[in-house]
Amino acid sequence: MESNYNLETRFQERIDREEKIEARDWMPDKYRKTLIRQISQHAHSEIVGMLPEGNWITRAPTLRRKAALLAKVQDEAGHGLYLYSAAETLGATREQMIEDLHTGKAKYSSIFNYPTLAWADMGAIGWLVDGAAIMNQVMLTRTSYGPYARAMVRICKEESFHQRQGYEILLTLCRGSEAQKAMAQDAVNRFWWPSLMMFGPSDKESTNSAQSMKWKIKRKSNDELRQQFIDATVPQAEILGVTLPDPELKWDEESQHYNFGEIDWDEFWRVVKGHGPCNEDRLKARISAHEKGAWVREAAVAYAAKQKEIADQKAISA
Ligand code: FAQ
Repeated sequence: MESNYNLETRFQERIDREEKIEARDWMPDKYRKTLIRQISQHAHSEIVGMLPEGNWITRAPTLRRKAALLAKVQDEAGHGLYLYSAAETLGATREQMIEDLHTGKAKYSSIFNYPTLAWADMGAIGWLVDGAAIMNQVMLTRTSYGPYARAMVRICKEESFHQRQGYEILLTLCRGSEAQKAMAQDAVNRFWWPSLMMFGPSDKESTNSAQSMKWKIKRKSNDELRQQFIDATVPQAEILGVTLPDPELKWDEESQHYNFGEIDWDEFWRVVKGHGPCNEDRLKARISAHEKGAWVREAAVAYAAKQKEIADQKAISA
């Protein structure tokens, strides 16, 4: 039997050669745990992330907007399901993951703990939140764990439609009446800083980054991605004609990047630790949806058992 030291060395060599790690391959316990943590938190984010937008489906201003928003929210449910399945390939159970979400043990993205107060928020979420999600997730299509990387390819395609529909909502509002422009500006004011927080703590505070980068789970650091997002987004804000709420935001010729102001890290950690404006409501809504959906899960299990019984009977009589 090969020693753990040898196995770990050979595992790292596979990662360094850019080989994908598959579910049945040997992997260090910590690699498995890190992936289950990240993938399940990502799945929870997609599922909890349905709530702020779900709030506006019945109030979308036109049939076209309603159909697009409905499709987007359904896509997010789908993303959650692919991701839960990817985490299951590592030995996590769906029940345990859901339990960890409901008891507050597992995290989900801080961004979904902010309220959606106006229709323009659907635009700001699509543009900024999905925009930040894409920036972070494109690198995950090349993550070292095969099932996660493959799930991310489809997710990223769908996220780019989400981002465009959000940008288009804001573009329409910004070309509209003064009241519509003000609504768009207000939404951008509220979502700008929380979107920057989606990338996680600064690199020096990021406890998981060094190991995750070595294992090529993450390929770019939190700060690198945040900067990339800002650089891509500022010109889009100029086209919209909205002002990003950061007086220190300024192009820097020397670094060829935008400088930006200090993120309120106290707010970030407060929200991550469960004390944001909507943390309590979000968890309550998820737990209630789970309880109300119990009969669907029971019916699906009963149906599967019945189908299996029929198949077994057929096999016996064949
Ligand atoms: N919120 O050491 P790091 C979406 C935690 S999907 C809450 O840097 P890591 C689609 C972190 O878990 C959005 N917690 O951690 C959509 C860790 O705590 P732990 C979600 C955060 O894992 C759009 C601790 O802080 N995307 O938006 C946050 O290396 C619209 C230290 O941090 C993903 O999950 C945060 N913002 O890097 C849906 C992408 N940031 O776990 C609906 C996959 C950090 O040790 C509508 N995940 N923490 O207890 C990742 O890329 C990474 O996990 C990071 C964090 C970059 C989020």
